[in-house]
Amino acid sequence: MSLYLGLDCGTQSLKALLFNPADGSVVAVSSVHYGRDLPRHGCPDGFLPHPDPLIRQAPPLLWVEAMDLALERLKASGAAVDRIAGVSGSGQQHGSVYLADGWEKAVANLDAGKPLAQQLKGIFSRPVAPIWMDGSTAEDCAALDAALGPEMQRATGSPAIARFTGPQIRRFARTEPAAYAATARVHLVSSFLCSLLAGADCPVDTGDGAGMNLLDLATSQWHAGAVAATAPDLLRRLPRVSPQAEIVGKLSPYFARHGLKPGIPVVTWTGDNPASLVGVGAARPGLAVVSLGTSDTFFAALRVPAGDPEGCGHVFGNPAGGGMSLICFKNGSLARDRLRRELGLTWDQFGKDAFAATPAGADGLLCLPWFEPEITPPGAAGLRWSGGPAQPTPYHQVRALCEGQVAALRRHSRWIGDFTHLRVTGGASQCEGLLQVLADTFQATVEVLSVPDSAALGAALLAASVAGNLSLDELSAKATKPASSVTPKSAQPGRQAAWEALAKSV
Ligand code: XUL
Repeated sequence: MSLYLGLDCGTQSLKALLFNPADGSVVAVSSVHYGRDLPRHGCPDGFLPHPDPLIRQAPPLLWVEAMDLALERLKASGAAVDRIAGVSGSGQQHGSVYLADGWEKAVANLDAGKPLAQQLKGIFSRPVAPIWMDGSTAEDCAALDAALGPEMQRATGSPAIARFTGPQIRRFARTEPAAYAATARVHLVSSFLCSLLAGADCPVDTGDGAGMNLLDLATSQWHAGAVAATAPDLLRRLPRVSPQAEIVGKLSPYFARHGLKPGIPVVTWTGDNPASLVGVGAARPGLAVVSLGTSDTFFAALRVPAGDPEGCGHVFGNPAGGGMSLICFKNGSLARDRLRRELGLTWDQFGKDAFAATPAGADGLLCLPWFEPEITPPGAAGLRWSGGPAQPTPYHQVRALCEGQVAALRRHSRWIGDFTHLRVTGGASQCEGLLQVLADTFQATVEVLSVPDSAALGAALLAASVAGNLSLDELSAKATKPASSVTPKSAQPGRQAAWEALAKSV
């Protein structure tokens, strides 16, 4: 019996999931939380605290150590890791890893007797690098927009976006030219970890590569104009692009340390959202996905590639072929957790009691949920309450925050289309109250899957399909069955209109 491994390097944790294609089951999962399990890196929420909310960076060595530990834990759980016949993975999108000359030699010659982090601490030309939450590149986005105009969105699927890798590389080359000059390769989180597994330089896929403002989606090649406008001599620093999931290498002998068979196929990694598209069974057009994670995202496989006319959303490659649309909100679980802590509530009180104790519509209380400077709409900032009872209870506030988050999802996903069914994934998909708000606001059936780790599952499905030569559609049908669903109860179109009017007024 062959098993397949999917890894997911998320914002706050790294997961390893073992999948059995024979019956579509998840055999084992291990997880490493950066804040709790690796506190020496100083990233309690996945990034180094910084007084400027636009600066959000992390040391890539954190993810290296997390991958080592997740694999160690998987083996320690007693899972049949020796049966793994292929591996793939996904990474939080847009984050970049800057590697100095000699890095390839270091990953090609790993010593299975020493931990990865100990051997790789010297390979970075930038030991701390931006993650997707960073918004410090306004100047670079303006310069890229001026250089390329509408061609940027037409060719790459998005206008210049602050968190995207191209603007981030531009800022680095501009502000730290010596460190940029010492950079031999710029990888994404996904292609970097894939390279560690293979012990060699691995390509970027079009799902994650499209989040760089550098990739021409029509040709799956780097866009010459965007590359030239981003940084000097950038092309030789970028990896190859893999137009579709493929075997990109053989597993490095290092991983025998964790019980894996050296030489098994390593399959192209992708971004966490493209992997989730596969992992919830939405890789073919028809279903939309709402991922309630650190970021909240809304995405769907596209029938016809078409960008967001308002320039907030994106078109990425779909790992199953074709394209996918995506809209991303920074104030997802971090905002829910922040309000929960401020109000002194448990997760049960937040997810259940608050919704049982208040009517849909929160007695008129509206919330703009922008604790952190928001991505969608760009520049929105600040938490704001409006209307409602003179003395709203904490439960009113919880409901109004969640309803505000869902109103934002509705408002900014219209360009993606209308759907009768939404599939919900991510940690907050356990919050029943939030699922009802989604069903009511979208007037759609909301389905929750039995496997919550959709990005790791999607990566495992891709590994099984490519390395095991199995049909992705058949694997997906077996592995991504909904466990429960919620149907709409009440429609409140007036409330959506009131929220949109409030959002527009600030
Ligand atoms: C998507 C995005 C986030 C990250 C983190 O564009 O920025 O969803 O992928 O998960």
